[in-house]
Amino acid sequence: MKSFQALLVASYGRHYLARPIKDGEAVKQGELDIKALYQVTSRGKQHLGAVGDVLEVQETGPDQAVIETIHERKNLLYRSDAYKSKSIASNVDQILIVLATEPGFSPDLLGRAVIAAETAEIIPRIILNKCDLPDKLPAARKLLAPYIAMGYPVHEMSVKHDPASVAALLPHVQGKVSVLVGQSGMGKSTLLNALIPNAAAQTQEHSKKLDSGKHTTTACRYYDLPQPHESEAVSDFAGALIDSPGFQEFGLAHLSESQLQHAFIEFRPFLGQCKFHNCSHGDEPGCAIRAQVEVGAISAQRVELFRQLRHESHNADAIQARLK
Ligand SMILES: Nc1nc2c(ncn2[C@@H]2O[C@H](COP(=O)(O)OP(=O)(O)OP(=O)(O)O)[C@@H](O)[C@H]2O)c(=O)[nH]1
Ligand SMILES: [Mg+2]
Ligand SMILES: [Zn+2]
Repeated sequence: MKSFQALLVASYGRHYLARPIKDGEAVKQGELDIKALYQVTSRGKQHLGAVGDVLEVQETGPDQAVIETIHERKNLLYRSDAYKSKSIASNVDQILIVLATEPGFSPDLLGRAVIAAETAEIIPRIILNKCDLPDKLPAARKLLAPYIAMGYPVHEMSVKHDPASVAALLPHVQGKVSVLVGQSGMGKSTLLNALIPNAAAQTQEHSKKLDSGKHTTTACRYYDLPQPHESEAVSDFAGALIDSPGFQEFGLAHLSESQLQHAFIEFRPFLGQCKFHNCSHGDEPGCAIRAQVEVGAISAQRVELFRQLRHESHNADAIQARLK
């Protein structure tokens, strides 16, 4: 049976699609006598894949293969609660957090996505979509102000009505693997279609390989960006976007207290300066972080988010200990 390297391009729960690659490069259809897309399964829990994984697979039938190994990941973006975790994507260069003026976005989810990016060492880039709807624009900008102050890039955009605002994002996605995350209805898929004109065709290729679209709601999918005109090409690799389903919750129960402390980048200069080393930045005396909140240098909302995530992480630890 043939073994070869493949890139995991779609994940539907535990069902995967992967396409053969050679030393990280796409293999043209027909080359190596292997088909363009394979249905890939995992032998067990130790081989749960994520979109973006580089795999060694073994062919088990026409269009079918099984994962033998998953190459070491540069990073892995995932969500979790006390009981289970869900991977979103791996080996990505940046996270595009897609928000909208309407329906209003959740600042809690935005905060969590940024923390997930920081702990996975992936650059977050914030997109505020639907800026053509002016009524809720000031409120949205107000929620983003702390993030702008911290130096996170924010792109105001109207994917539907302002092509120039989409074009301005192009140089930031070319040559990179970016994952789109956000709540339902923010415009992730609309943005994907604006940046990748044949995205619908790529989706169709995926669906053809699966028995119907029955897993589509949980799908994360990898799409190739079009190769730019030669004069504009920044590298041989055009880049890719990974679309993820909208979510309402972004659990980060797997993060340790120390990981959390460091993921809040505005806390970093003050770490170790609280009176208590395990300070929760609540009502302990001598808290260096709360002192920064008092002078308006750190946002109170971010400290609340820290406390909430710390609480969830401790809870998950307690539940795990009880299950053992
Ligand atoms: N007014 C306005 N509407 C937009 C814009 N971009 C997208 N929309 C609309 O917002 C709705 C949701 O867009 P989608 O791209 O499906 O949102 P999504 O984030 O992919 O949602 P899920 O797939 O459910 O996670 C659609 O009706 C779009 O037409 C925009 O720039 N302005
Ligand atoms: Mg979508
Ligand atoms: Zn403190």
